[in-house]
Amino acid sequence: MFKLCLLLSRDLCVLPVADVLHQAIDGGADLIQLREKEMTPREFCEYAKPLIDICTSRNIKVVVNDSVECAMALNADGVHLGQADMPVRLARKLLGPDKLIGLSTHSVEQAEDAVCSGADYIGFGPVFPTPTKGYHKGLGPEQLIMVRAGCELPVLAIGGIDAENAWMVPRFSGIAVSSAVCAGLEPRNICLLLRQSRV
Ligand code: 3NM
Repeated sequence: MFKLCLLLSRDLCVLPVADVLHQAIDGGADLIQLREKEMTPREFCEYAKPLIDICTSRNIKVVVNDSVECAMALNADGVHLGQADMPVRLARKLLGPDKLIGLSTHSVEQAEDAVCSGADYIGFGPVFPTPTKGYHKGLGPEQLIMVRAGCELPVLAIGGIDAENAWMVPRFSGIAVSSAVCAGLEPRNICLLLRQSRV
């Protein structure tokens, strides 16, 4: 399904956020997640609208992190939910069958449970340690083999993935990346390298 998801977070970006978005799409990002933990819903809606417009005009799917309400109001392509967010089954009721719903999972068991939840794809991580979410330890890329065995959903490996280690993630999985792209001076080139690890 998706090969390279950019988790776009404004505070991590060195370049203006719209530039990062354009460059990431140029470099092959095929799913964008807007991830802002500190904004109020009001701030988020103002911030997100032009970014969603960019994705739509470039024919790239865009999901909103955590908030089903904002995803609906902004007519995003869907939502990405964490284990503590609204259950996928209820989000589906609100969003309908055509919107994308992703679910973060952090163990093989959670990945297996996701199959029945009605999610369209799962994130699985942290694969490597990452300061972005304060994980000091990664689960390891080999865990993805176990995930694949018990979960038929498309999977995006996440956590500490960069252009150097992306090759360690098994090819059946997509990758989801935040700081390695956002904090880079050349987001397009980084995305090109990350995409090369998925062929
Ligand atoms: N979720 P970076 S790891 C948002 O394991 C997020 O579910 C994770 O950022 C999970 O690419 C993570 O900078 C951080 O490590 C991803």
